[in-house]
Amino acid sequence: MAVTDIREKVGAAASPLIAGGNKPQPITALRDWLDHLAARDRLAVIRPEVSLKYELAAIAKRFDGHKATLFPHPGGHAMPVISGLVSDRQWIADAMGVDSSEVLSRFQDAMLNPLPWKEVKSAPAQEVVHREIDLGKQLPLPTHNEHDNGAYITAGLCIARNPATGVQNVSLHRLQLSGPDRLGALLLPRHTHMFYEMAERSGQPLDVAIVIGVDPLTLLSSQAIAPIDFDELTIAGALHGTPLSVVKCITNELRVPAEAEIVIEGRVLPKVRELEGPFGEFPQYYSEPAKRHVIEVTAVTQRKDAIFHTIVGGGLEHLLLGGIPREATLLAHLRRSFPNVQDVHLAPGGVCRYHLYVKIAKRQEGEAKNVMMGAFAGHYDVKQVIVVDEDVDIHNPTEVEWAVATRFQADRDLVIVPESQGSRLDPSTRNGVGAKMGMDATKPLDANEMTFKRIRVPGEDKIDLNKVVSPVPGQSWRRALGQ
Ligand SMILES: Cc1cc2nc3c(=O)[nH]c(=O)nc-3n(C[C@H](O)[C@H](O)[C@H](O)COP(=O)(O)O)c2cc1C
Ligand SMILES: [Mn+2]
Repeated sequence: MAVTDIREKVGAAASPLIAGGNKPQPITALRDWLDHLAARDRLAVIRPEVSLKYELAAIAKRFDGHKATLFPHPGGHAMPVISGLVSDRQWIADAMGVDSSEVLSRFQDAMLNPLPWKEVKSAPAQEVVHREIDLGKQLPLPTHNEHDNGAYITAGLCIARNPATGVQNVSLHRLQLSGPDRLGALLLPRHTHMFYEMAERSGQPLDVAIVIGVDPLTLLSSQAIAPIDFDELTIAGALHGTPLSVVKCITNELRVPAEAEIVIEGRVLPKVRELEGPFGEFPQYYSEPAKRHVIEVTAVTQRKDAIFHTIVGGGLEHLLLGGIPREATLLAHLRRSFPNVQDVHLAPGGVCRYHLYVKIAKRQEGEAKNVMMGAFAGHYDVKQVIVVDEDVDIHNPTEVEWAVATRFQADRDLVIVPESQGSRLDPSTRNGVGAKMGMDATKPLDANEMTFKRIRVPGEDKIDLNKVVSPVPGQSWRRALGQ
């Protein structure tokens, strides 16, 4: 094995990926992001003949976490498809232009200092206008999981306005192709759903714009856990370091990112519910079919050379987009009561929603249990909390398991809260009612220093493998011994 191979194997990736270690600036445009990924060999261009049904998702999933995928003409469609834009935490750090340890603080900072958008009169997103709508023909809509009820739009930012205040909101909702100009939507009870109920009470539809193909930071902003009337597009502006350009829709009053690839304008119909689902969701299970909201499309606008973005349900892109803004909010929430909380992580094994690892600088016995209760209250999806000391790397599940294995005793360090509110998408709950579990895997403060002293070989971390490995290859070990 060549020394360079050894370096890769041992993860000598502490060395910067970019020559000279110059950090990229925040990414403000999707096409710049594709260039950024391509320059780092993180973009796989796939052969043109791939089918939109399953095959596209199968390929995207095989590259999940390693490379984004670009499908030039899937299913013979003229419009290309991309997937896996942010399937690694480090990529999100790169898009922000910060170190991966600063991702949460950068997101918190953007939420504290939002930047208002600026309106432009003409926009790439409206270069082509379709008023005759046939979504199945106009867009390359893929079908992802085995039992999905057909083709879906999965990476559409849904922009809507509070009917009372006029303030815009951004969220992602899965959208089932239900007819040429009809989409079935899952609106969980948050902001868009609240606006819809207000409109429906007065017999009105709720205008929406579905924005497909935006830069990774705008995508991430859509997942902020923000109060009502906090326009998430202003978080995107803050992350970009420059106000986001928006343009007015052609059939309603909504303002959408001017640089978007595609915008579907429409309205959620009052008093109409139609079958939607099943659909493969982030817990790696199907969400059941049910009568859900319906969007009637009024226009589609796009760039001349638009690129369609799809997020494969349950893939890392789906998990991380939801996970990172939640981590930022949970960390800020915990720090209000516990300033010694150092970091939090929603582990991928807990689908970046259910299992929270918390790192604390412990000051007081019993404190870890209070931290757990704070975390359970921080978001109802949090089902299991493991609290560890500062010397544990919470981004490494093996390290967390080691802390549990050696610092946790179930009779005194376990907290169970029965019959509490959990995630409805967790199939082991009874319709969203389940138990919380907390584990205190911190060392006792009064422990003898040597009892919990982690073993260490002096100098291990300073060894440069390039310098110590002999040029004699392993097969020639006899030669190295002079035999
Ligand atoms: C890929 C992806 C798909 C999502 N699909 C849905 C969905 O179908 N329905 C839904 O209500 N939330 C969905 N979400 C979560 C919401 O977009 C998210 O909670 C958002 O922050 C809600 O915004 P709000 O607080 O402004 O209402 C999805 C999130 C991601 C990352
Ligand atoms: Mn919101």
